[in-house]
Amino acid sequence: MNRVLIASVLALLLIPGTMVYGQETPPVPPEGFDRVADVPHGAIQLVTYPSKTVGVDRRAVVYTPPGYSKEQKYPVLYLLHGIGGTEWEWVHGGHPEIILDNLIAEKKAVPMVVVMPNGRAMKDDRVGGNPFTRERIEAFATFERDLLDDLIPYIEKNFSVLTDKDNRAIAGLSMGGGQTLNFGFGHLDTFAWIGSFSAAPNSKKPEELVPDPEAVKKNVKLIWISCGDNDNLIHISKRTYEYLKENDVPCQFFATPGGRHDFREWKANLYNFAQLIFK
Ligand code: FER
Repeated sequence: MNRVLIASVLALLLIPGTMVYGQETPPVPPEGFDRVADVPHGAIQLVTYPSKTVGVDRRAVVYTPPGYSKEQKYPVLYLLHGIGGTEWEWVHGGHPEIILDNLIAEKKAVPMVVVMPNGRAMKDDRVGGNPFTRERIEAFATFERDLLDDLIPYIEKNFSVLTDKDNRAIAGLSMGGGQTLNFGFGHLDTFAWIGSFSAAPNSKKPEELVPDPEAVKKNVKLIWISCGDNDNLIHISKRTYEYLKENDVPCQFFATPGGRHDFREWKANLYNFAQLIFK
């Protein structure tokens, strides 16, 4: 009897997609998950949108899934880069288009649009020189308004997408992981799926981030927080997870064994997160 009980509890903990607490090992992507395969391919395009927030036209890279058609409406993942990146960082470093094409072909992820903006909301948002200047750090916070007031409306006007919160996800790496936590928990009416990969210290303190745990429980469908256990930013993810746990907010938390602050970690995160959203 005891054994049956233990086995059921273990099985429950190991079912992917189940809302659980705890520090498990994240599923390791299979060989070839990030290699171009003989499957239908989506497309990558660069778009320009007018930003009232910054006062200039800004750029974002958009992935549309294989067979993208105006006859259908798709959910949207907003995928954010790190402190040294631009709108191209994910595509150059992580090839989300390959990961998504493969997952969609296997029916492990639903066809979705992925929007990769430049999260440094300032007139000159290029990189070079010191990425840590006060102006640049502030621009990562300013992006909250650019995303909500300028980019999301542009995407919803120009692409065939679903526009309710249950069909909008936000995820990001490092500085973008911090933005994901801040903007995701800050706008429970806008995003129902939150994926924070190796979140940086721009993340708000947990009490400030989640002042109303009950509202999060009611509105958010998935919180995924992951960080390499060798990453010196692990304390940020941990403190967030611990606070959520203390407040009974379901969260998938992973400290990747040996994981580091690079695209090996973030590609695996995207591979796992993309399979859980919009379901
Ligand atoms: C910090 C350390 C790292 C920080 C940001 C980062 C704002 C971001 C790293 C990244 O995006 O890769 O102290 O402060």
